[in-house]
Amino acid sequence: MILGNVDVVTDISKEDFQNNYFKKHKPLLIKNFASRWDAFDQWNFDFIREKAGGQEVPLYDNKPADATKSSDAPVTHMKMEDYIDTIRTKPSDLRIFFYIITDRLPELLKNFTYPDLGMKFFKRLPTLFFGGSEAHVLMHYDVDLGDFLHIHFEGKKRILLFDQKQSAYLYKVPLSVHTIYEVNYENPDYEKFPALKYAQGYEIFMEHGDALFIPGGFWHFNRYLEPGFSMSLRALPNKPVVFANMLYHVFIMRYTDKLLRKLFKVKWVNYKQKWAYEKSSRALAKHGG
Ligand SMILES: O=C(O)CCC(=O)C(=O)O
Ligand SMILES: [Fe+2]
Repeated sequence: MILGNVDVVTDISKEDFQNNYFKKHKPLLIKNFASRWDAFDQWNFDFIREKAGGQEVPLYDNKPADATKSSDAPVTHMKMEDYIDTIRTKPSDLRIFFYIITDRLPELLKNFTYPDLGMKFFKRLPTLFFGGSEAHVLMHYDVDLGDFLHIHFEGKKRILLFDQKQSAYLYKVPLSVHTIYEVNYENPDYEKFPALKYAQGYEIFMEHGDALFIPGGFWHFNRYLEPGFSMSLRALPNKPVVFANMLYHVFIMRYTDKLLRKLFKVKWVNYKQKWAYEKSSRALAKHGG
């Protein structure tokens, strides 16, 4: 893999952001972004524990969801306070995925502001993600294809980003938003997955308060290096082509995949993997590999 750095700023004007990052679909790291909020000192585990400690939360771990099942059932449930105590005191791969602030902790809405960067934020869906020091989120891109700001709190996090043109080098599985699960992007096995050598992307390290602009449709692999949590602020696609592609992803691709999975079960899953591998081999062949 060929990993570069993203541009890093501490502040940016709307014009600069629009012209050099947003319109060009180029990721950007804004250091210390959240420190501009009046309530920045409340963005920590203690605050969440105090306000939402009694809530039961669904938890996931590092294992991929069972591809032959249609629902992504959580591995367990815990009270938020027990979950936070667990990840703070011992190594854990337990994660909270897509905790919708508007529904579950609306009080948090007054503790941040949306930046004026010319992004049309979808204010119904600010979401939180949590992870222990062993947690990672498998390579995927988001079906809604929207641009988003990913703001991180507490311990460090490492993120790998790739644009859609890299899909074949990453071993994308057809009719899905993920890649072959056996591919390890942290310790690539080039013998088994040779196309990976040509995958070109970005490596980003995030610290407390940093914000990462992730352009719509970008692949992301997120690794919690220490216990932490993040908030994603999404914008819906505003270009007709991207919007149409989003409708395809949400309404057609997912159901076609579900139906084929129902009909053919593990056969379909294996067929997709083979197909993914062959597509990547063809991409590799272009490099004479
Ligand atoms: O970092 C995480 O836990 C997942 C975040 C993510 O995939 C997203 O915001 O789209
Ligand atoms: Fe995501």
